[in-house]
Amino acid sequence: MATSASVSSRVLNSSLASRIMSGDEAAELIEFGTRIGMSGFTGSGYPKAVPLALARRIADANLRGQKAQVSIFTGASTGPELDGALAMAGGIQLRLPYQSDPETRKRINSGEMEYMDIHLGHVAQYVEYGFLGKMDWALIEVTAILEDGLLVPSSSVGNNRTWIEQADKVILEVNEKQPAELEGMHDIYYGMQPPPYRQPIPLVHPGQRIGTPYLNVPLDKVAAVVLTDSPDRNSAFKPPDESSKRIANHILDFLAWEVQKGRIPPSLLPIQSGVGNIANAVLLDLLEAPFENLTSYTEVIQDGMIELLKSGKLTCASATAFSLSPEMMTQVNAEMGNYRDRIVLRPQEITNHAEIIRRLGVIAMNGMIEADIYGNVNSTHVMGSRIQNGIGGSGDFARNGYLSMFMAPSTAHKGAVTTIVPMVSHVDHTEHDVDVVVTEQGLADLRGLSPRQRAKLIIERCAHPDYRSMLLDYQDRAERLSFGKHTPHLLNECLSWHNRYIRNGRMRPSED
Ligand code: 0RQ
Repeated sequence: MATSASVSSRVLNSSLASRIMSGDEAAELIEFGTRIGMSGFTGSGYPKAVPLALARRIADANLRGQKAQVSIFTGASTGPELDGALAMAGGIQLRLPYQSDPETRKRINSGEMEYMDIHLGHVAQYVEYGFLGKMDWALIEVTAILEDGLLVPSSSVGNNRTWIEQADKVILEVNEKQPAELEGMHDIYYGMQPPPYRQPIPLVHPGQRIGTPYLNVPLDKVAAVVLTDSPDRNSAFKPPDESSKRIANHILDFLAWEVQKGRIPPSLLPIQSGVGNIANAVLLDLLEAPFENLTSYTEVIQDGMIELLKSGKLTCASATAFSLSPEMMTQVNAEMGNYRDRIVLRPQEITNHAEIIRRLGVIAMNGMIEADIYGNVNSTHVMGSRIQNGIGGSGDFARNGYLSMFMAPSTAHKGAVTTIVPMVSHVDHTEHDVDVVVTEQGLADLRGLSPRQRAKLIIERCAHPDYRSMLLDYQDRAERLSFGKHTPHLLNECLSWHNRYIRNGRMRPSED
């Protein structure tokens, strides 16, 4: 909730303190039709008062017959006060780069809202190069403003450095709910020059700090400071189900095998773990695994990551945001100071940077919607056309990691859908970027295999038994009848399973 208090122990710069106003007053400053770069990453550190006030203004204007909209760029997904409220008001013209809000998803899929799905590691430079147009506003949640005007970032960093630098004007929300002990946890790198002047990023260990703990803002850009006192709103993780536990076990057995082969050290390589319940289950399973002194170079710190830090198994975690269940957030917020030397929060252009991911040899583990028998992966679209969330950072890590694993239960919608299909209905990660596919049925290590060998292994190891014979039959006929025999396909049939689901609600033919 916005307050109009004129003093705050969190706003120590007197010039900026004189610009404190309510969320409604600040929202009045924003013109319709503008592009706004907002803070926020997986439900953390997003502005909470001004987006709500802006949504109310937009809803009023639309009732009066005006077409009031703005374009919203963020770090990644946010919370109901931002995406939810603005989508509900019909207020978003263009949204990027990653979202997971049900109302936003509905509007994108009904064609009412434009959505651009960009690799999270590319957003900053796309904006800096001007590909996405001029940024009008930056609306950034911070923990505090220091006497000299430096900003203590909040529970996420995302693209905040870029938004502040690129926008004409800045609105700061100072959220007193964010623990003051966040100060010192961030590492904001200001050394990135555009090509041809770009130098190597001097980061060689996940826990290393290469920048400063503060965000800089030119004081004359700041049009308003709004005080808030609201928690981040993240959803709880489901307790790991049987399928997630089996997926986690397959992954841990595989990593143990990699260690035994001497390809990775017993402390593994830095771990990246994607969003969702399965990813969290893998992290929780690592608690019982025989690996010590783990490190993590990832985007989000989930509950499982905190458990690993608490146990001492994980020595440090680098990310751009927290993504904690409400219970875990309460616990972590109460003892934030204890994590400051083991957690580093960085801009997403650094957490997701190809150079660093490749240098560190990250082990990438991400969820998928479906994989095909050749190892192409769809992370984003249900039945080829309906966006679920977005590619997020999965592409940054899959393309550049040491190992790229994709995981999902072998069926969805109570068995009506197989997640191992002849051809994916949308491609996010090509067969060239996917090393390992895992379902609760098993794990397929695709490295060093030709397409036909991959197909055999994926069907045998990962497909659900209810679909295995259908897939084998498809592969067998494709091998005999395909135009080419390198990546055999029957073009009139390879997407018919999806089509059947859209028509009949199941991928199996109705005579089965
Ligand atoms: O639908 O919500 O209506 O029940 O898709 O699926 O099984 O809950 O899986 O939460 O692990 O998400 C790929 C979406 C998986 C996620 C994805 C339906 C299913 C359900 C969600 P309901 P689950 P998860 C770094 C990494 C891309 C971004 C990424 C994701 C809903 O992992 O967004 O990796 N990844 N970022 O029923 C039809 C199928 C289906 C299907 C699932 N084959 N056909 N429906 N569903 N598979 C972090 C960031 O980048 C921020």
